Amino acid sequence: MRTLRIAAAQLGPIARDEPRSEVVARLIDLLHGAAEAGCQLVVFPELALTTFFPRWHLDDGEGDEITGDLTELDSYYETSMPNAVTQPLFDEAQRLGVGFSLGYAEMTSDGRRFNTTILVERDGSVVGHYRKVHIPGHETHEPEREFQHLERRYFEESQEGFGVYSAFGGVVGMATCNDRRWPETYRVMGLQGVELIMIGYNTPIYYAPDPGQNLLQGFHNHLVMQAGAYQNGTWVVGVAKGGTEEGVESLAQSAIIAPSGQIAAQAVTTGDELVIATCDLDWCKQYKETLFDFDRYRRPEMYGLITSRKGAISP
Ligand code: CDV
Repeated sequence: MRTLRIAAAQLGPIARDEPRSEVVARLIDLLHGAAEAGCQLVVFPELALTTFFPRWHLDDGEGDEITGDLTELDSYYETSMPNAVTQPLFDEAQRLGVGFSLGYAEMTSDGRRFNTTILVERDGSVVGHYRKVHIPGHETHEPEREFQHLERRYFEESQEGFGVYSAFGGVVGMATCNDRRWPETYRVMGLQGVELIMIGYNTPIYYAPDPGQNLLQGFHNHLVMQAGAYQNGTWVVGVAKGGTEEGVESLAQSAIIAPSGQIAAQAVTTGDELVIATCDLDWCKQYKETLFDFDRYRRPEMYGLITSRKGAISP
């Protein structure tokens, strides 16, 4: 058995005016709880240092370009990681010998904006970064909406794809929120032998393009992650920033999902909460070497359309 004790560190709401230092203190509290429970890895959500700012149109521009007074918008991005405010989290994790993944808004030195997750090993070394591939929402202000989902305005689509890393005694990878709804996310990592996928998310319950889906948010959340886990024989950790944040209710239901597709542990609140499971990475083999023996059973020559065609074209 190759066991890894993992905590999904669900967060409740982060207020618009909540200082980063207070958020980091909440993350450190969760880290302590996870260490006390014997965890070696803590998975924090998407954009875990700030409120989910894409719900607001924060610049003055009307078109695709971000223009005007960017004071508040720019304040949500990190220009380095770790930085002065997050260093205590990195230091404490290293002292405790606990690794973690952490989602944040990244501004690169050449001004590019990404929805990023950093993965840090138990010894404090940075394993790698993941920049969100599937960016949902819209590019321009849509005033008729109750709240915006301007991720497509505030973040660039990553061209780096879904890498995996040898870390934590296994093969691990990351994805972010909307990525979890796309089977390609899991498969690309599955084809690199992934054994654990960490996914942070912010999912408003109200889905403006089709409110009929609101009641199904919890079902869809688990449906996609359970399917991704089973079909690729991998553990999946899905961790939310849930609860009502600045008037917008977001899904919680963080979960740790086994390679069988079963939920091994699940959140029972919508606030700061640790969801913990002992994950045997060797369990993945039972699926990767039987029903989902890719090398034996896959037919990639039949799947060409998956990479050659973007949108559906009916006959
Ligand atoms: N942060 C996200 O990526 N949220 C999306 C939107 C569309 C709700 C999601 O897929 O959950």
